[in-house]
Amino acid sequence: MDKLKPKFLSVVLAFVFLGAMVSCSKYDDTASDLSTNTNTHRTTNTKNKTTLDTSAFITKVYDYVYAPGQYASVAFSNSASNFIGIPGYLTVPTTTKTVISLGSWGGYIVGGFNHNITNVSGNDFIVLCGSSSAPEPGIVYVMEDTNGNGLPDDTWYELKGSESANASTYRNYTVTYYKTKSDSANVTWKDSKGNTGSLVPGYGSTYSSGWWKYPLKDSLVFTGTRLPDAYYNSGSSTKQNWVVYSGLFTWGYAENANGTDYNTTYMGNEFDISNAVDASGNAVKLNSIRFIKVQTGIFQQAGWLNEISTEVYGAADLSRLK
Ligand SMILES: [Ca+2]
Ligand SMILES: [Ca+2]
Ligand SMILES: [Ca+2]
Repeated sequence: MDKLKPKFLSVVLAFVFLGAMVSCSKYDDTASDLSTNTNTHRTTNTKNKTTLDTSAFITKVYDYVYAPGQYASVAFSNSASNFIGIPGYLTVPTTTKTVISLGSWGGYIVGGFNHNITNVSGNDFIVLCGSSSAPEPGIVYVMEDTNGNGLPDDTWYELKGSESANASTYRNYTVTYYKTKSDSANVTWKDSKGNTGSLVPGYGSTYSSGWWKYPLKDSLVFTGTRLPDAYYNSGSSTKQNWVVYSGLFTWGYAENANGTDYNTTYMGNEFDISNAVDASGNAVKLNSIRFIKVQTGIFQQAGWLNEISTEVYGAADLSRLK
């Protein structure tokens, strides 16, 4: 969509937030930090009333690092299990299994399938994001299990997207976030281009110390590709109206309902392994992949909209979504 309706958007974001809280309280008791789902049952899909093959979906989370943001308090390590299996919105009856929030730029999650996803002609897998109306684009990386040990200890390849050649896209970009110096202070940051700043909260508090999720760490470093800002204020400073730049993020990103690759049945963006590129941006030919990483690609606080942070529900092998 071209125009965001601020009121509607705030409702959507609040819903996501509440959903995350409900989910965490439900799953804290049973999920371990980096959990595995060994279920092999089939369940009914709300969309087409056929059964869904659970083996299509992520079966294990290997790593999850939340970058400072407004959901730090609900982004418990246990909520990594939200990335596994079938999202609540695709099951009958629907369940509260909700999003995993990645936080500000650089936050990421690594998940794997219990089989290799073959690089067939066209799109190969989908990263699920629900019906989110306000895109918060995340970058997707893929990995083969080259050494065959079942672990994501091989080489990551970024899947290129519509903004890969954008002059405001930075590869090999690094941000260091610093723990707040007091309870009333903001999280500060420094990037690899020499820029510094602080994360300014927007929802219900006047400081962002609560955005720091790792009390035992004084700083956190994230590296990856930074995408251009997604939003601009089409209104005024007193009457803000944040909208997505038209023509940007047309394909290749997670949590992007605006994308031409958005699948309205399963509610997610489809990805083609053939778009894999190496660290220099050169195309790489992969016959299959076993692991994916989703990383928040935007580093922007858009006025009252606040942080632009990727939230996803998991991922699935398209060849098993029949
Ligand atoms: Ca393909
Ligand atoms: Ca491996
Ligand atoms: Ca978000």
